[in-house]
Amino acid sequence: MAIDDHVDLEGFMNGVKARNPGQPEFVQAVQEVAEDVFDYISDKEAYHEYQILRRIAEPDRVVSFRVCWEDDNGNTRVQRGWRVQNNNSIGPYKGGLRFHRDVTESVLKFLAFEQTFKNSLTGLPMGGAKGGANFNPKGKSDHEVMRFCQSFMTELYRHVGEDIDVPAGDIGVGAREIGYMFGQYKRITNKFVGVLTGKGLEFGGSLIRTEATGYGAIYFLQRMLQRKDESIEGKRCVISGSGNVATHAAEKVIHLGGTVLTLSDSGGYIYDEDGISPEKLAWVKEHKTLRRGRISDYADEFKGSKFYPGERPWSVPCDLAAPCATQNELDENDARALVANGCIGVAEGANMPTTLDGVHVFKDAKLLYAPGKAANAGGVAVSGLEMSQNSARISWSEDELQNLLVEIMNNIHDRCVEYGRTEDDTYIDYVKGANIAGFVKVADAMLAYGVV
Ligand code: NDP
Ligand code: 2IT
Repeated sequence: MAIDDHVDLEGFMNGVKARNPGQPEFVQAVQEVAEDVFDYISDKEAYHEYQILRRIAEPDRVVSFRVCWEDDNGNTRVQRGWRVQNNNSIGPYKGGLRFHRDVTESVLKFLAFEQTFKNSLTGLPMGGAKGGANFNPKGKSDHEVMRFCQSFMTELYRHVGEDIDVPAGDIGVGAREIGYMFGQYKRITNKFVGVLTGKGLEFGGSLIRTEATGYGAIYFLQRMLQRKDESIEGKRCVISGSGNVATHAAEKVIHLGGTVLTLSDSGGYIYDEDGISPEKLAWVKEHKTLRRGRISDYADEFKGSKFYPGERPWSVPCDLAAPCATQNELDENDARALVANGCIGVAEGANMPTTLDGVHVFKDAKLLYAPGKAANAGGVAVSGLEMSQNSARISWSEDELQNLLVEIMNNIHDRCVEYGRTEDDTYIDYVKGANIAGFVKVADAMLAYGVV
């Protein structure tokens, strides 16, 4: 029997809390995984002896750095940037960059931890990382964003590389920011390599990367429903967010014959009782990405819809829900409201959008509930395919990539079923399935390496 705080879940979590003071999001993410993994490893001594979970919950390294830039008025501005490299046991570090006012080390550590399990679930050789900065892109000019991205990469470049760590987008980081950062990396290193994913198609980007996270989440939802002889057709779906993931999740729900009733941003949500048509969705995409506008403008543009300031959409009666905005945007009461209103399936496009108490409500109600690390893995999976295309210096066709995305999402689903089946086979605990299936591959690689 090994020493240390693996003795029971409570002792382990007390250690995590003590070592990570003031980092509630990170502690929450570890707790959610530990609840399942502890049970699973109870009779597997090697995982204890080599302190595997304890080691996965301690990032390989956290790099933090100053990012100075000049705004359009000539003022010097100072931000903090980070890259959290959580674990590279099964492949180079991989994960997005987030630019948002509220980014902290805790948020990036939780995201890098989650990414480790998610990337393992894809079946592709990618370790887990996340990075970003407490930079608020709202209201900034293109030139300000460019200068910030260049300054950010001027430090980040020494920590990343096509075989070391490959960042991508996340909240506040899309095609524009990736372009600026790739340009700066190329300029500093004089190398044209796949150091970032989510690139423009002209310089090594992959088809369907933009759509992959949202589409993938809905493919996962569809697969869960199919197991129950249900489908998305004719179902009402409530979606939060109005960025990359939310709009592509909405697009796929509409393709599959469902009705999307809501979208949101940090200002509130819009409810369109007629359903958001493809034309209205095209307007949202353009409004949010090109004009960088607010979702509240939807209610002025489309009669019959209503904007609810400062509120989240979970009280709207629906059959399906897809939280696609940010962490902890759906709490215990929201989860209860969804269950009470007859919602049968939830697929998380965002990372950890449901609080731990909310997760327990979904599990107790035996909802079809897909956690983010499984349901939103389509984005990083296509990033992995972008890395392969870059290494081979080729580009695959849209059809090939669409088929691979569906296949990968179905495989993730089926692995969650394998590890998440209850003993009496009456319920699939997709949270447990994702946690254990994601853990096993990383853990076994770590065992092979010994104590490093
Ligand atoms: P975007 O920046 O494109 O969109 C983010 C959306 O979420 C916006 O509508 C934004 O509203 C809203 N949002 C952000 N913060 C908050 C907040 N504190 N409260 C309410 N709404 C908020 O990001 P993505 O669509 O890429 O990311 C959304 C989620 O999906 C994140 O959790 C991300 O980690 C996750 N994800 C993204 C992947 C990707 O490939 N892009 C892959 C896997 C997961 P506002 O404009 O007001 O800020
Ligand atoms: O959370 C995520 O999986 C992402 N933001 C995408 C990461 C990636 O490397 O494509």
